[in-house]
Amino acid sequence: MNRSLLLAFSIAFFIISCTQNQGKSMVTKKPNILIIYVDDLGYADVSCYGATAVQTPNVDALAKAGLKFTDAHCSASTCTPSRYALLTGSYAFRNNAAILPGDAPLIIDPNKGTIASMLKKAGYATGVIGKWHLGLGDGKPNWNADIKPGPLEIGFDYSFLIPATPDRVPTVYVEDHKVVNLDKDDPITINYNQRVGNDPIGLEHPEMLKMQADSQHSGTIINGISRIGFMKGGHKAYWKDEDFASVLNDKVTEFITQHKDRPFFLYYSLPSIHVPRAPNAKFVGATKMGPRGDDIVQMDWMTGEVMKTLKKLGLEDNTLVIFSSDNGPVLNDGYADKAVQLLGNHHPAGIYKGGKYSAYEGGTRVPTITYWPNEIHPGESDALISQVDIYASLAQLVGEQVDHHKAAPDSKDFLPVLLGKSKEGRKQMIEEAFTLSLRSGEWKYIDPVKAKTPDWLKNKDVPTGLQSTPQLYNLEKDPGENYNLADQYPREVKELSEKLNELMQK
Ligand code: NG6
Ligand code: CA
Repeated sequence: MNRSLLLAFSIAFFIISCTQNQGKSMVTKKPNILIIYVDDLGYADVSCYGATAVQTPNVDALAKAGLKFTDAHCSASTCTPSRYALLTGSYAFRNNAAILPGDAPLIIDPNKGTIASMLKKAGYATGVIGKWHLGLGDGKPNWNADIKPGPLEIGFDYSFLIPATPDRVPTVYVEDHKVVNLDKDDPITINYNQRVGNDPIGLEHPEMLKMQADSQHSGTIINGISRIGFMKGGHKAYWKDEDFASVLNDKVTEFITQHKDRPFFLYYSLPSIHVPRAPNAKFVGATKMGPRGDDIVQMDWMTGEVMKTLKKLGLEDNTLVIFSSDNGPVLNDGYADKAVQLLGNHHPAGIYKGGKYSAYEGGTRVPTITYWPNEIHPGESDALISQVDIYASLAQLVGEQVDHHKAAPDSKDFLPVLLGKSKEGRKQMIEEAFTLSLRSGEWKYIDPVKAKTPDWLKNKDVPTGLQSTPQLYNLEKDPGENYNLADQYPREVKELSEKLNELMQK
């Protein structure tokens, strides 16, 4: 072989191995990570999980080309605890994390790790867009100054937030440390105990409302909707609920476009389908179920648009998408939006009992899909998994060590399960409601409730599963949790209760 031929071969070999290596590091090590986190979406609220009264083609497309989980759980049956567990890899009961008012301080300790700080360390650009509900500031936040600590202090490079929930004041977006469009001459005051300012409240002016509300949701009226809590000022900064889909999706497009050339992590936390359900006019009437059904269609559209953005930018093959929900479904959650009356034959939690607020399976078993073309083979998995494990699994994916003494104490690496390489899920898993439950093999044990059930919960038409005596269900034979076997299987009750205590002490 003459020298120039040899040189040509060497160059060709060099180029081929570089592309392969590059391909490998791009595709298998640090994909973009997108968590699409829907609010209050029940197990069977989307058509790929059995809904027929509403069609969700975009979510279905993810399920068809990705991995659809049938026994995947958010860690609690309410929002704040589930989000706390997702981001910190720690069960919420370790921090007494419960549903927060809109003026609560940040409940995540900036000295402990979060998914965002871990991925940032791994070189990711990190962002959160949408509903937060983990508190802001270190006392009552000052909405007229820098609002911190918040997401930027726990590992996110960028944040654009609905600070608490759409039904709570303040009804303004917070971008990084500031309220968006705040007029200095109209400062914001928030109060959850007593009325502030002169704006009308729902209790006194029901005629001004787009939908009637219960007494807890009868505070300050904003955009024709009365909220939990009272708000003064900030008029120019008010959001319009009907614009959530486009405002938030635009922010998502911006974030993804800006970071298209480096790995990014985006936690996209949709306000749909939480109350007040006020979907954009283009979705009104999309179903026969009224605002709740139409909001599911809006959520599906939002999901589809984000996927289109990924495709358009050529990022789809190099992005791991995790689609899920923060708790099970609820119909009447404070507003008269006909969710109950127009339900028809739709079963938001499918065959499972209960929903949001509930210790039964409907509380935490939520639609969950992982999607990553060429890496995840389409299929279904019945592995038992919890969102608390996403932290350690993603750490494994990007090659970050987790020191469990300092971060993510409850999170275990189930990356092979999330990617469909294994169906060996958790042997035991805690579910949080206003009590704790333990899943183990075929059994589900629900611990007797110790704390007082909140009064407002008693008025809701939800089977809470909260009882003063132990409950034991055989989920293989009785997935609907209709037959409490605690009296027949005292040994199992004792073992599971002891196991639960042991896991709690950890
Ligand atoms: C409850 C609210 C409910 C909803 C929920 C939080 C009352 C009576 N009910 O306290 O409307 O806001 O909190 O939902 O105030 S979650 O999905 O963020 O957990
Ligand atoms: Ca929720």
